[in-house]
Amino acid sequence: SVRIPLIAGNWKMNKTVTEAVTFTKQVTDQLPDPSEVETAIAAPAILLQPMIDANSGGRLQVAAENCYYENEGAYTGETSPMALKDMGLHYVIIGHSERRRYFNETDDIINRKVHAVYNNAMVPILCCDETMGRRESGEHVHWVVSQVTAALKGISDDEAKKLVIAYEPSWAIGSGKSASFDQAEEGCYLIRQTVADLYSDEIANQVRVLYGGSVNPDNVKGLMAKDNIDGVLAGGASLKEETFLQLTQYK
Ligand code: G2H
Repeated sequence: SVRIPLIAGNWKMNKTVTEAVTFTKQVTDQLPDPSEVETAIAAPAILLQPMIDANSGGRLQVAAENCYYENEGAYTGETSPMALKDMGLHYVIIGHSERRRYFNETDDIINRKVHAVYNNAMVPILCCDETMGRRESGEHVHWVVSQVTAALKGISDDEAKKLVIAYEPSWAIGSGKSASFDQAEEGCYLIRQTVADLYSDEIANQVRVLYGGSVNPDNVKGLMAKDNIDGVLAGGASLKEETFLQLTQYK
């Protein structure tokens, strides 16, 4: 496939500046060539500039976990997408299930944020989640389709083809219980089909779909072997230098 794999970490609300700088210095020279395997760590906004400064090997894509949908103004405590772009960032995670659940992010807010990221010439890593209840009742298909459709409202073909979408079954997040390789592939396939329905097969073939939820060095290879899984979004396993490097060396 023409899609370059993306191994991404999501640190969530973990690490101090000191810890983030130590991590970055340790991994920066050991990461794969980005033309073969792209690597990214999404970190809290306060850690980003120190990480960029410590990324001497230049192979790590330092990414944001969230941003606001306006560039500037009276929005106390929010992070500007324009400021993220100015730092040199390429990726911003949008719509992680924890943002949806704990910070009441709706489909409409997520859609605005997706626009804001593209308007600042960056690329969203759009997350969509799925709960066990929905899976058991068979409702998960409709749920995943509706999240992707709502998030991409008004997004052009040119923007959509750059997109990264992460499929994260909530029952697999931080639980130590990863989805089976077939369940993960099924979810990622469903997302690609949704993009094909919304845009075209050609665009759907360019979009990278990641699996997220208890990814670790033991299961990464089996996940990456699947046709529709172009990468992973790893939480816990991205926090240690050694396990993150192992993820990036899945081949
Ligand atoms: C899902 C994932 C990272 P973990 O939230 O986005 O976390 O790998 O710890 O399940």
